[in-house]
Amino acid sequence: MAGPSGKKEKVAKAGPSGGGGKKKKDVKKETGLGLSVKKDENFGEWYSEVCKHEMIEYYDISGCYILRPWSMAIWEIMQTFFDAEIKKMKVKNCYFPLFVSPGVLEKEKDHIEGFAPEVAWVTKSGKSDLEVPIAIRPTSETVMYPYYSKWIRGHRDLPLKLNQWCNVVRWEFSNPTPFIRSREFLWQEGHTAFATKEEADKEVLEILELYRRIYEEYLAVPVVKGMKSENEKFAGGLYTTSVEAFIPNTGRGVQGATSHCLGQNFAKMFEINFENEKGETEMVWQNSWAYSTRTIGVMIMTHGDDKGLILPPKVASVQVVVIPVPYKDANTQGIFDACTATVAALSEAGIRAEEDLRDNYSPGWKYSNWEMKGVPLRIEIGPRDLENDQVRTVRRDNGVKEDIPRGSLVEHVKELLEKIQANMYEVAKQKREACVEEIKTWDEFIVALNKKKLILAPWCDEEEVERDVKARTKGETGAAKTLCSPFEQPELPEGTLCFASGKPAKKWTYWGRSY
Ligand code: 87F
Repeated sequence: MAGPSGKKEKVAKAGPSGGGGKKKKDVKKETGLGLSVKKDENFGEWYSEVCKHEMIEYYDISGCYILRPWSMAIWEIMQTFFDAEIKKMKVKNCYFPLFVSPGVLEKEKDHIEGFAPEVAWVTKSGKSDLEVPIAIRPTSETVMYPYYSKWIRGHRDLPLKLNQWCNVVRWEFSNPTPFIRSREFLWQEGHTAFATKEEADKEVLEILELYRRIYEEYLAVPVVKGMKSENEKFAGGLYTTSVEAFIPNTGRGVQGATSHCLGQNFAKMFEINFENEKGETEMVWQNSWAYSTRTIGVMIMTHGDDKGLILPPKVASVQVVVIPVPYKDANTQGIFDACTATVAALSEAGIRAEEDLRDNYSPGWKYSNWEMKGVPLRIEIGPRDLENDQVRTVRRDNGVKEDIPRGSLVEHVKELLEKIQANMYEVAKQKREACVEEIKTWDEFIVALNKKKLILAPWCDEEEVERDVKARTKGETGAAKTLCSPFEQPELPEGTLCFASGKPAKKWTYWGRSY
C-alpha cells in the first residue's frame, strides 16, 4: 500500500481557486491514494484498509496490533475525560501486577470455566520450565480481591473504589479484528466495594452514563443502555448493564462497555468482610466496570466512508488541517505565512490545528491523504483567498465548502467543529434507527434477522428460550442472541406474547447477531 511513503509527486499544480491540482482519479493512479474497496461492497476489507491508514499496523502475532499515534491520541482523549469523571466520584487509580498465580485463578473456577481456554500462561524463563506456570491477567478480579479482603476491615474502610488503566490478554480463537477483537487490548477496569447494595446499584448506573457519554458525546456513536440477559451477563456477578452499539453494514450489535453489580459473590469467595456500626460482620457489595480500545473500532465502523476515516472533532488529535494552495508565480511565501498564522490563531484558541507545508506533495494529494485520515475540517489557502482576506473550509463529514473571512476565523471554525460533531451523531443515529425493527412473531424475527436488522422483540425473559433461539439461528454468520433489554421500554400491552416461546412476554429486548 502506498501511503505518503509511496510514490511522490512534484509540487502543486492547483488552480488559483484552490481546486486541488490533478483530478482525483489521476492522483489515485499515481500514488495509490484512496481505498481499493467500498464500505458497502466488502465491509471487512474496507475496515482493515481504513484502520491501516495510520490507526494501526498489523503485527506478526495474529490478533495483536500496533496502536499508532493516530489512534493512541483518541484513546488518550477518552482517557482524560473518563479519568477526570471517575475522580470526581472519588475513584482512585492504582496498578496491580500483570501476572496471576494459578492458585487465585482456581478460586474463581466456576466463573472462569468458560473463559479458561482464553487464559494465556507463561511456562518458561529462558530455556527452563517455571516451577509453577503463571497466568497473564485476562481481567483482574482474582488479582485484586485477595487484597480487598486484607484492606477492608471495618465500615470506615468503605467504600473502596479503585480503577486501573492497563492491558489485558485473552487468547481468542475466533477471527481477530483490529480494536474489536484483539488478543491484547487496553482498557480501564474499575473495582469497587460498598457497605450496601443501594450504593453499589447507584454506582453501576453512574458509570454506565459515563460510558454512554464516551460513545455519544465523544465518538458520536448512538448507544442503547440496558440490562444483559441471564445468559449474557457476567457469570460471576449479580447483574450486568451495558451500552450497546449497532453496525448497520454488517447488521451486528456490539457490546460497547459493561458495568456490573457483582453482588456478594466475590465477597463470599475472597472473604471480603467488614464490621458494621453494630459490630456485626457483613460481606461487602461489589461492582466492576470496563471499557476498552474496542470503542475506537466501533467509531471507525460507524463513521468511515469510501474515502476513509471520519473522526468526530472531539476525539480527533488534528481537528483542522491547513493546506497551502500555491499557484504558479503567485505569492507563495505569503500563502505559507497565512497558513502558519491560521494554525497559530486556531491553536491559541485551543483548537487542535496543523499545517501541511510539505513541498513534495500536491494540494490534491494532501486533500485525499487527510480525508483518508479523517480530519474533520480542512482549510485551504490560495492566492485568491489571500487577496480576499479569507480562507476556504471543507467539511469531512459532508464535503460542504465555505469561504470565511479571516477576521472571524476562530468563531467560525469553533462553530463548524460543533456542527460536524452534532451532525455525525445525528447521521449515525438515523442510520441506526432505520435498522430497528419491532417484531411480534418468530417468522417476522427470521425475516428481520436476514435483513440485518436490529430487532426489538417482546420476550418472556427465560434462559432456556434464549438458548433455543441461539440453536435455531445457528449458521455461518453466527447465532442471534439478546443484546440487552433497554432501560427505556416501549409500552408492552397486556397479553403480548413472547416471539420465540409464545409465553406471556415480560419485556422488550434487542436481539441480533453480534461481534
Ligand atoms: C477471559 C478469560 C478469563 C471475560 C475472560 O467485564 C476470564 C474472563 O472473567 C472474564 N473474559 N471475563 C469477564 C470480565 C468481567 C469484568 N471484569 C472487570 C468486566 C469489567 C471489568
